[in-house]
Amino acid sequence: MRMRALITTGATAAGLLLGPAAAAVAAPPPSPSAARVADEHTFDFESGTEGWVAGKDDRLPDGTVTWSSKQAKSGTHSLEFWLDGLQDDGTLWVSRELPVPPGRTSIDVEMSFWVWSASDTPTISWWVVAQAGRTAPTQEDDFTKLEYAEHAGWHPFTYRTTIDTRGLSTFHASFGLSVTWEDDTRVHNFDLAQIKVT
Ligand SMILES: [Ca+2]
Repeated sequence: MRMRALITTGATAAGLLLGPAAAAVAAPPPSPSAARVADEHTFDFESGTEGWVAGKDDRLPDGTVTWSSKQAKSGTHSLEFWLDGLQDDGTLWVSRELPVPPGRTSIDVEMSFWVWSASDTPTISWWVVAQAGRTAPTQEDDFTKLEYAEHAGWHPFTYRTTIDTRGLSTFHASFGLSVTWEDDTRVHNFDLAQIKVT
């Protein structure tokens, strides 16, 4: 397995832990449902890879993820995925650990992000995939296929799941591309990833 220029640097976490808004005067006590604190993490890749690390399965001959200024949904930078699709198979992704809110035995995760494509060719498109769970993914089968990637320009994608977090202080979140049509090489960019934990 060979990976070129795989992301290993720039692990600056830019996730924003959004606390509750400033309390209003004489605010009522929180209800039991409101006591479920939500964490929201946003990554716009303006300061580097922001802690996301690339991975691929053995079915993909070659693939890279690089910090790029060629395309951007937010700001001036994004993550550029380059894949060799000649074997008509394989998955390339980025993954990151995020904290489990203290005391929680289960969490609902909603992960959204934007993907850039040069063309709109759904019939021969590869797939956008995502995963969140107790362990990091290692192969295509660990992911959920969301939708085809080949929407011209930027297109939003959303993934939702529930994780049993008993015994965990962190969980893993991942997103990427899976080759499902034989082609030479393709480039897609990912930007503005937002992960809500409730
Ligand atoms: Ca950006």
